[in-house]
Amino acid sequence: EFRRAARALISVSDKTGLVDFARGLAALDIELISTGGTHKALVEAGLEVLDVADVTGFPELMDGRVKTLHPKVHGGLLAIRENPEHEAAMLAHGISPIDLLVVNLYPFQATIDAGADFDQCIENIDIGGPAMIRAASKNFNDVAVIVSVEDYAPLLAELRANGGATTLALRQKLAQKAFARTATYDAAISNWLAEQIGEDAPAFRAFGGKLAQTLRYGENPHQKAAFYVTPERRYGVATARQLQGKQLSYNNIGDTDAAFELVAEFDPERTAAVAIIKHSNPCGVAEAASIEAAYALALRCDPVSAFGGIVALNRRLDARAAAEIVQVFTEVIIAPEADEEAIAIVGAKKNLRLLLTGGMPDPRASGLTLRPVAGGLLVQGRDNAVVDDMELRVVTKRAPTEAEWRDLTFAFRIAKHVKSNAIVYAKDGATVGIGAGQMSRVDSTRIAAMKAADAAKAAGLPRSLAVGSVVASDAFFPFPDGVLTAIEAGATALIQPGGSVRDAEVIAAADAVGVAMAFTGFRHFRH
Ligand code: 93A
Repeated sequence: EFRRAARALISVSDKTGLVDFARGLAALDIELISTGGTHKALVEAGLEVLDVADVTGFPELMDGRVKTLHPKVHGGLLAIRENPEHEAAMLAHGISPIDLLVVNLYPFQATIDAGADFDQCIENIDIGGPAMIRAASKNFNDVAVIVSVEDYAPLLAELRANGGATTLALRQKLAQKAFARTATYDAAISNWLAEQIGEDAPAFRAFGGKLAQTLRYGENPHQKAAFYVTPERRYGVATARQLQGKQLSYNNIGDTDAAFELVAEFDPERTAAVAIIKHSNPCGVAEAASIEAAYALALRCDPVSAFGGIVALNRRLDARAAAEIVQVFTEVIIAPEADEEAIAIVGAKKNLRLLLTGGMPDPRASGLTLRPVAGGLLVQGRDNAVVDDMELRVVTKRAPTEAEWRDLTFAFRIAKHVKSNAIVYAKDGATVGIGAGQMSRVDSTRIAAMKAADAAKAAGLPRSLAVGSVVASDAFFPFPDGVLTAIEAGATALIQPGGSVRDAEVIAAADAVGVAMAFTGFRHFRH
């Protein structure tokens, strides 16, 4: 729907392009009104323009704090055209409609950036400008609003093309842009005020997060921290019920999340799964017929690291499993639910936290992950790729056996939750060696093999647990060396995304000794 612009109010701090733009408006027979400084600039350029003080009947008051905050201005912006009551109100109070609003705000951010003193910053908080912008935006059905210099030329073009009128689509788009402008403007003021009173900038609020609790400290005792909750994920550490134990720490929350998201990869209808997490990486994961059996296998992988770990389950915590878990010093247990008897067993350990989520999250769900970088925030979709949905391709002469296939998909499922470079050795539904967070893939492969040998020693077994295992890699092997290391340790099959320029060499290394290999076509980097 077209709206002819008959009257424009211009009030701008940044006067770039102002005179040419106003000339363009005047040439279209649009009457101009403006505030003090803007008025002065336009009059000096020889334009005919009304002073807002003559419209309101008030001079600018209090050093300009009150100049456009008046019903003659706001009534003119907010009145619904073709509404008899609004028309009558305008008539009764001598209010004329304002069809076009051009405002850019006091440069608050630039004032802080320039290192201005406190009082100067306060004076640069624009009140009348945002009030007018919001009024005009609300009334986009009748009013067009311009909040940045870059929109001058496109608006003039539109007005010229339509005989001084604007389209509804344009007015709505401009209103959306205008509300975004006032939102960032207010966020900058709030962040600055937070700094003034010694609080960290509440940047996460921009993502719809709600403060759930202030934490005692962050990753280290000298860092302040808080926990914000977003409505995005239904079952998880953020929404879990804590039955006992002291308040979770910053690191506990991160690790508990990592643990629970990992076991969420296992369908509780199909299998019982347990993950033990330390420093956001698993030190043991297993699936079995019962939670108790899965815990025993997960613990076997790296009993030394499991000390002080976090244990996550994909099924109800029962008494038998609880009795085993409390034997090892554990920080947190997280599970969808727990038996009364299990709760009582955990209750004997006063410091051990027990968290019940009420359900399992969907590993395929979409969502966002955020990672701060200096001066910014990286945002990406969560890694919701699941190995069961991938087209696995055998690339070696020998195809994996059925047992190997089961362990290959198990290991790749885990590799997704291990910091890159991630290498996971697995056998019979349990990890037997995990290499995490190394700068070279071959080092991760070596470390995981070493862990498999250590685990065998700890369990009093004669041979490394890597013997007869399979290996998953979160990203392709760039050279055959990692594959050779895994084979030397005793691996009989491998799974990896593929896609290296040296894939042929890597495959040949496996073929030479009858080792099977599958490509997933999907990478699971986790940095
Ligand atoms: O101090 S204010 O918050 N009070 C007002 O009533 C008001 N109306 C417009 N600031 C106000 N403005 C702002 O003045 C505009 O947003 C614009 O940034 C500036 C333009 O002033 P001048 O035309 O005097 O240079």
